[in-house]
Amino acid sequence: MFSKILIANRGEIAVRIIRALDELAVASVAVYSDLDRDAPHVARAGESYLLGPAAPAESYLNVERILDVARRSGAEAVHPGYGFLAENAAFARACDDAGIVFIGPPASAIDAMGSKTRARELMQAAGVPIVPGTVQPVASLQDAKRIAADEIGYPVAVKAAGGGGGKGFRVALKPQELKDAFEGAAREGEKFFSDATVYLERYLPNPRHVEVQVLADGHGSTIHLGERDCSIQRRHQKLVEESPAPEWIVDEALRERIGTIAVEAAKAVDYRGAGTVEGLLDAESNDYFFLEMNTRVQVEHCVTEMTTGIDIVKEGIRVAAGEPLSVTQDEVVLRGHAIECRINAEDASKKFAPAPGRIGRYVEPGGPGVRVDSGVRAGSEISPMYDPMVAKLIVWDADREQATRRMLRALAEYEIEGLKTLIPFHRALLATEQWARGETCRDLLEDRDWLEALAFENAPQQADEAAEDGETVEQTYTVEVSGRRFDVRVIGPPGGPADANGAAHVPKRPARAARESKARESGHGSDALASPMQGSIWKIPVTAGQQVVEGEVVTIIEAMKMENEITAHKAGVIAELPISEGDLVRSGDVLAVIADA
Ligand code: MV4
Repeated sequence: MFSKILIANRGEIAVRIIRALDELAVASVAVYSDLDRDAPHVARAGESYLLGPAAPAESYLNVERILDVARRSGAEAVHPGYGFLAENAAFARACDDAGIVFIGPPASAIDAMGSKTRARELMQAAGVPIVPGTVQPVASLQDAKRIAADEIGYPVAVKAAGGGGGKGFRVALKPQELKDAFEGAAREGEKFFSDATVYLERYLPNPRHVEVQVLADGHGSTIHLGERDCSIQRRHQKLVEESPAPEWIVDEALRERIGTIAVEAAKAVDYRGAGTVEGLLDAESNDYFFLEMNTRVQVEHCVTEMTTGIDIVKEGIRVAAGEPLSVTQDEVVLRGHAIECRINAEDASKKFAPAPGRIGRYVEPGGPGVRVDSGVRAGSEISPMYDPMVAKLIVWDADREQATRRMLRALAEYEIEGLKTLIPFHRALLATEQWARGETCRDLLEDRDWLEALAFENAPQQADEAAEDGETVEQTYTVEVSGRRFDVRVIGPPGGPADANGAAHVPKRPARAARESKARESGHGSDALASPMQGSIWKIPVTAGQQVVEGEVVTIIEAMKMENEITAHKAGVIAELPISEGDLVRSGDVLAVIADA
């Protein structure tokens, strides 16, 4: 076993890996950016090193600095977690070249699975069922039209070869839609992966996302730990995952079949460590198709840990150290049911808009069968620079129905003040009939009325801000009358009883007036369209001098992995447009000045 390992990541997964290292009696080395100086993963590690500025390219994606820290600290191996450098074959090779063990599969396996067309070709050759379609890139729209019409049929999915996780994925329901789908997928492939090549698949109308956890060692053993059902996702972001899939969806025979498919897929690329084979299940026909393989530990690995009792992170580290897996396939037994809810700093009622901010009071749930993997604590700042996921709430119970009740209980216990999170969304979703019936809930996740009903009351808004807006806030405080406690809810202007009662104060942000004063200083008053968030300008679909109507998209800001459309607050002419694509903007910065037409 190694004596010291560097964790090239942040947040909850860095803490998760440090916990595994503590239990293995391996020393841990954390790295951090300027923004993460006070982050829990930094405090939690044996030693910690600054990488550089907040921008990932200068910190968590900076290969040179990370390898330099590995050398300085004497770490023998690097654990990449997920995201950042986890599926970067060049990083895996750079580690090899530096004599540092990359905890993950060989770079060749990352490469093979990184190209979705290459992966499809390899899987087909290995006898693994793939979604019907092309295994070669489709060179032109003309070719795509011919192949879609003659070989695949409509509807057809167009996917970027460099893609994965839904990036660069478009659907053409009929031939007239193919041009837009083809060009859209190619454009997104170019933007995100510098690769505009696309391929085609038959579009399955309402499949389930069912994935299989695999583990492989260097001693000839490749096993699976059963499936996870991750069908509840929005814009390709998974929101809720469970293991096993509902029993009326995947029975023992199907589990055996998809488990074997996943093991064959892993063997075909000489896999090592922990990985996940993602697939689509047509619940009508029970057809299962390989979609892609994630060559790393996944966010949702925890639900499998709960039902198998196997520590997936530790197994990956053991394998990297040359040890055999600690379990054989026969010893893998699934027990009960586990559910994970991703606790993101997002507002579900506003199309899941990112909601960065500072956490005030923070109390995690506990009790039987509850696990919280988090990378935050009271006072933590959730920055738009990084992923909006602040924690994962995982529960286990004897069956799906009881696990659902336990999750609802734990969600009710979870207190996160000062920040809008998906907790209300999860409480509403897990209480629906659709969830109870094990449906994929795709309609519900796009249902505007249902989502808008989840709007936050004023609670997460800060008192000083509400005061300026002339709004009311909801505050709870406790009184004791004749020895009996009562919780009292007061809805009214801020200040008042909760303050007098000494309720927790949330660290204050600069008042909205101050933040927006910049917009006013520009001298344009209400003509100025101020940025509601910090992020980078992705697109500017308008030009100076152009006439716009109220609600027209003026710019798209990329923040927290989301594209946020910023629309004109009034009709008029774009008098000033002081932004360019790629610019970093802060909340309150002027995006455009719209003069009366
Ligand atoms: C598909 C599909 C239908 N047909 N591919 C790809 C990435 C993953 N996030 C979802 N992906 C899909 N790929 C073909 N050929 C439908 C989806 C899909 C989906 C699948 C299962 C459960 C929920 C889903 C939500 C959106 C898209």
